[in-house]
Amino acid sequence: MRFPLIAFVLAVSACAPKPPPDAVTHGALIISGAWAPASPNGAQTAAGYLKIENKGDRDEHLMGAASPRAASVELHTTTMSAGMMGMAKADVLGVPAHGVLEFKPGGDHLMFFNPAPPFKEGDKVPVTLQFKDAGPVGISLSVRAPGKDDMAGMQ
Ligand SMILES: [Cu+2]
Repeated sequence: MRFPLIAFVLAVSACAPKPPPDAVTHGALIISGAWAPASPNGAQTAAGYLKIENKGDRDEHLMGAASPRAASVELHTTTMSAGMMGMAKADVLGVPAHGVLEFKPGGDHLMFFNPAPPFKEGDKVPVTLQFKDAGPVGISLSVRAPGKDDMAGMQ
């Protein structure tokens, strides 16, 4: 009875991995796992995280983002200098062909300025990502309570 097992393994490994259920597909781009930690009342900024996969043969570039829930949204990278963690605005972030751009706590992130109302657990925050070639793509960030690791490197 070895053959059926081998056939099953081959069949499973031949399947392309499916995008996660919350993914937004736009041309060659798959955007998934978009979330933001709940922000305390009065916070001047909030962060957002997501993953952008580029299944295409051409490099893509994220040029910016906007949301009706914030005065402005910037692309930020996390920097380390002299042992101090800081962050810097990026005018553009690359999504290489067949590569991934991942925004995560302690790394690249979306930075929302003057979020209003403050991000509450359970909120869906609409964001428009602006790509150089693919144009605007609308996504929504799920707000959840920050885990203890999620604030590493932030504020
Ligand atoms: Cu930032």
